[in-house]
Amino acid sequence: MKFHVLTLFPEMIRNITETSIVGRAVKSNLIDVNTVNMRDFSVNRHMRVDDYPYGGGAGMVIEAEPVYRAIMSVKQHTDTRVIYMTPQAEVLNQTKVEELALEDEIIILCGHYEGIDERVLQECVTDYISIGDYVLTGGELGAAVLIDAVSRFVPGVLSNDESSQFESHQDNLLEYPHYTRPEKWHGHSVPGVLLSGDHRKIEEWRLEKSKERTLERRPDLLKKNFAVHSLWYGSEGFREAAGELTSKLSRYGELYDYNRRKLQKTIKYFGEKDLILIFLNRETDTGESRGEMSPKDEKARSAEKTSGELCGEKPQTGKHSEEENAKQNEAEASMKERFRNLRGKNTHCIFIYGGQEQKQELEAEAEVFSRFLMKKGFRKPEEFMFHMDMNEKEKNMCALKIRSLADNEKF
Ligand code: 4H6
Repeated sequence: MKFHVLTLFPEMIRNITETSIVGRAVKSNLIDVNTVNMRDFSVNRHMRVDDYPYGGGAGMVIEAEPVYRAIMSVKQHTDTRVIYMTPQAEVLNQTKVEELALEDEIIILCGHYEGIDERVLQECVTDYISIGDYVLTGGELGAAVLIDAVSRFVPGVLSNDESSQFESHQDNLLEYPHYTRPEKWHGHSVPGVLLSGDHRKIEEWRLEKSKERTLERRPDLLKKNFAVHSLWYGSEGFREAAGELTSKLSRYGELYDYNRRKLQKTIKYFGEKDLILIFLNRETDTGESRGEMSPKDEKARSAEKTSGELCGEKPQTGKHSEEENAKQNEAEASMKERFRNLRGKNTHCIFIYGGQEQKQELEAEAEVFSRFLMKKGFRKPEEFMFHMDMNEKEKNMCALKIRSLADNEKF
């Protein structure tokens, strides 16, 4: 990953990016930090890049032209993101950091004095980012913060010991407290549950502590925290996809196998703090579970499931043939039957399709199913695509889009 930093104080950026983990990553060529001194692009014979503000007032403003030339000197692709570090922007968060980590190259623009002439910003800047609600003398510390946070997601930058499988801000919950030896220190013991060896109990305790701590220290984050529930049915391929997407969204997400009649018969209540993912497909439900299916059932099933698999083919039948209509009605009925015991209360839900073709194929059923869910107290479902044939980047992008919906409460 390559960062171009446009600044009037390149030394500030170098000092930070030449040391520590970021420094190590630069040395091993995992990341590249290219600092550009905008003064080199001055259009003035005194090498000045600033001038008095139109309309009067204190301070100086950086001229548009040197900034424009500096950007153009490093910008090789029309779609490279140009980020302006400014206190007048949305505050950086973990979702945004991970989203930026998917880019190959970014340009970071650091302002100084009173800022930069608005016209070059309008023409070139794609993202405005603040690192917090306070004022600094320049954007350089912000750029350094951004480079550090983004670099952590570049493969190889963190060693196994340094990287955590789950990010503490992934769920918009603060991290639970950590303890190491000795067991007793200054008269304080390590919480007993951590010594119990009962992993389920430990996970429960950690989630509880995370929630307690978030409520106490960052109650604003709790609004953005959702308990993720993934409902899947059909073949094992869907379980795999559901498992993978769920773990990208939450450390505490849960999977529900809706092939199971027992689960279908139980009334499930979800609230406003739940997020339900439903992995849609067109496999009709026959046995209690796949393991218990008779060979005859299996045959019938595979005959009718041509369109249901994650990366399946389009159905052979004509679009509005009677056969197709009958199939559609049957599929709608089976979807409703399978999920008839779901209850929501303003609950957010998302339909996940196995691909573009699946999405088109299931369009009509999904529409009916969506109205059915809304009657049961769910909000209108959002739609996303996720399947095992997507590459890691595409999968992460899908998870990040869902996370950013939750972060911005823009469901
Ligand atoms: C752009 C516009 C970022 C950049 C104005 C930058 C805080 C953050 C700056 C300014 C920054 C942040 C110049 C305004 C000095 C105040 C540089 N401050 N300023 N929170 N300062 O990310 O005067």
